[in-house]
Amino acid sequence: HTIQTFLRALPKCEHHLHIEGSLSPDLLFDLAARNKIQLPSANDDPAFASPETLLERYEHFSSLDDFLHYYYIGMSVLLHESDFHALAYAYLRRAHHDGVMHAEMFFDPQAHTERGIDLDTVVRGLRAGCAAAESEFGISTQLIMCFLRHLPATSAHETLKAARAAIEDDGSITGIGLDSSEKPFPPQLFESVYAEAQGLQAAATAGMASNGSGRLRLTAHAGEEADPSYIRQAVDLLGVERIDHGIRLAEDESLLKRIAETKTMLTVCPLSNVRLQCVKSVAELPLRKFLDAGVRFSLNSDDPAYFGGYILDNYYAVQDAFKLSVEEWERVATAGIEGSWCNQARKAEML
Ligand code: ES4
Ligand code: ZN
Repeated sequence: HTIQTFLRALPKCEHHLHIEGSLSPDLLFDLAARNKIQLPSANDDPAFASPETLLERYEHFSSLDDFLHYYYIGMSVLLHESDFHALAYAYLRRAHHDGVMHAEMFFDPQAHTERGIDLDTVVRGLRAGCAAAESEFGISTQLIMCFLRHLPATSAHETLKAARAAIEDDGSITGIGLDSSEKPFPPQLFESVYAEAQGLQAAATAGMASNGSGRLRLTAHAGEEADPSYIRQAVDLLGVERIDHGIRLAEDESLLKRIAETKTMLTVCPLSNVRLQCVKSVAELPLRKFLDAGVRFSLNSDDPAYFGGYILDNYYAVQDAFKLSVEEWERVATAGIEGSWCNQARKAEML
């Protein structure tokens, strides 16, 4: 198994990980009991009979929306700063074990503020978990705040306003993203939100996780279930420098060329795409086409507790399907480091 040893040792960066999607059924049931959160009864949904039946249900998602139903119920057990701290720390310990050197973590502030949890509680808890993992494992971390596209843009504007101090003063939020139900919520609905975000300065913090650019970084989920027009809109109307998923880019040759030329990185999540039935198998992903066209991509776990694997499992699945050469793997690793949102000094340590 020299290839597995090689893949574990490869300097990996994770760019597409929803921290709420790292909540395992065991921890979910644990926290529900401790925080006195009523989960759906087994009568309403037999999947909630036990952690085991819930995990089994996760093997049969029919779509992104089918998954999101469970994802939002799951995160309802997160109440306290200590819950967010524990979640971030546990994920980073696991990521470190998989050979991740730098992790950029998405979180969904509106999914918490909508149920009465303060943004500060969420951010302080996540940052504390990140700080503990940075000092214990030498991993570097950043937080990316995602807007829920099924909510109106006004709600995203309010969230951006509430996060202003975390972005501009203490630098605890590096970038913004756009997630949740993709269709029928095209990127253009959030043009004004991204325009406002572009005007924000990101605080220059002293730590390893400091943002390399001094600006708030921009990304968006696009082309996961929806057609390439969503990717085009994200680039042209939102001004993103990265596309999350982006697998349907392969259907638009002219856009594919542009994405390659501008070095816009796709954050691809192979096991997620299979579990959500975006593709029938990992082999069906257009990774060979991306490599040949010079489209940069990283490989990521998305929601590892729901999709049956962490980042290294995603690397193994790609190797099984595509048999990449050592040179190609090194190209993937280098693209991931260069496409990261940490500063140049940290990138140099990883290269
Ligand atoms: C997500 Cl896979 C995926 N797509 C869109 N939004 C999400 N939130 C969490 N996982
Ligand atoms: Zn995602």
